[in-house]
Amino acid sequence: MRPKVLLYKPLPDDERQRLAMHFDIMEFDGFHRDNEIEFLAALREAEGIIGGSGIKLPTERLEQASKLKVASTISVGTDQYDLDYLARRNIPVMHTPGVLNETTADTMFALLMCTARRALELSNMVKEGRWKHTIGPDLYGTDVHGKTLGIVGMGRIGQAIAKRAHLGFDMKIQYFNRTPNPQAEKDYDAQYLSLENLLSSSDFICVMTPLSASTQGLIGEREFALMKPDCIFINGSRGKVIDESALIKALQTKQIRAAGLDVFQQEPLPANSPLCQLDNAVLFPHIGSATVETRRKMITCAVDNLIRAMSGDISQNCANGHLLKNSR
Ligand code: 8YV
Repeated sequence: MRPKVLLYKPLPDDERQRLAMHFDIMEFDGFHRDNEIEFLAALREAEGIIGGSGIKLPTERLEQASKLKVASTISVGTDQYDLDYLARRNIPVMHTPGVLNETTADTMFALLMCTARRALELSNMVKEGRWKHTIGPDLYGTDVHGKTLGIVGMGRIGQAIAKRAHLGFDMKIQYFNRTPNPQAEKDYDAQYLSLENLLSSSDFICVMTPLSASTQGLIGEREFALMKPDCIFINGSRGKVIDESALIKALQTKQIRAAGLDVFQQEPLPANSPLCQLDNAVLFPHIGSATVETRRKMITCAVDNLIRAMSGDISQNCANGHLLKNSR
């Protein structure tokens, strides 16, 4: 009998067929109130699961998945899973690092440019017929080139951001990370600082660290208070890495200049969020990796990961390999 796999995100036909060559697929479009009973019945039968990070499968649901051997996610982030819990059950969590670095770095630069040059605010002014005079100082933006960029989380995506900033915009790069990154220091002249020093001396701050117990709430009221009054704050990691209420307060009181956000504490962001009222906030709907090319690469990678891991090979792209009892 072929292993059963629960697929809960629509895939392009060829990738779906690739899965079907190896597994019996139980297919769902997301997990929601309307498919809950069938979905949970399939979860109880599944030896493998594959879906995206936007669809949460909490631990109390996974407890019912008694036959589960592998979880594969079409994302680099794995915070939707309790990695320790799955490791205790010896279940590898496979993810898609690498293929989305450049695209996500592009998105972070789009946020940075839009906030610095007030692009969306001014575009709305033009579209709404409010462009009556030559733009004056009250609507000027601020330069990006030559400024200081502080990167919180110098992983693969952090380095792709540093590359753009250093080579294309002549920015000075400083970073905070769990451990120093000698490669980034060599390639982009990046300087390792304490979080406090980075916050108080950067013109732009870009948060790109994964969400974990140690990064949840990393940037809150105290940290916003350390930033320069002209600072532009960018978050492309996860909403929970920052205290969103503290950020809203910092933007409302102009304690910092502006923020560009791709991620939020609650997604989709509720329309009544105070963020939606702020001219100095540029909000993207979690599109870091959302290009045709990159999403396709992520899907191919996640399908490969599942096929390999189901046959016992977790040598590449396993997010909780270090926690597993028996390396396979
Ligand atoms: C997408 C992401 O939101 O890879 C991640 O961790 O946040 C994004 O690329 C997404 O997970 C696609 O399923």
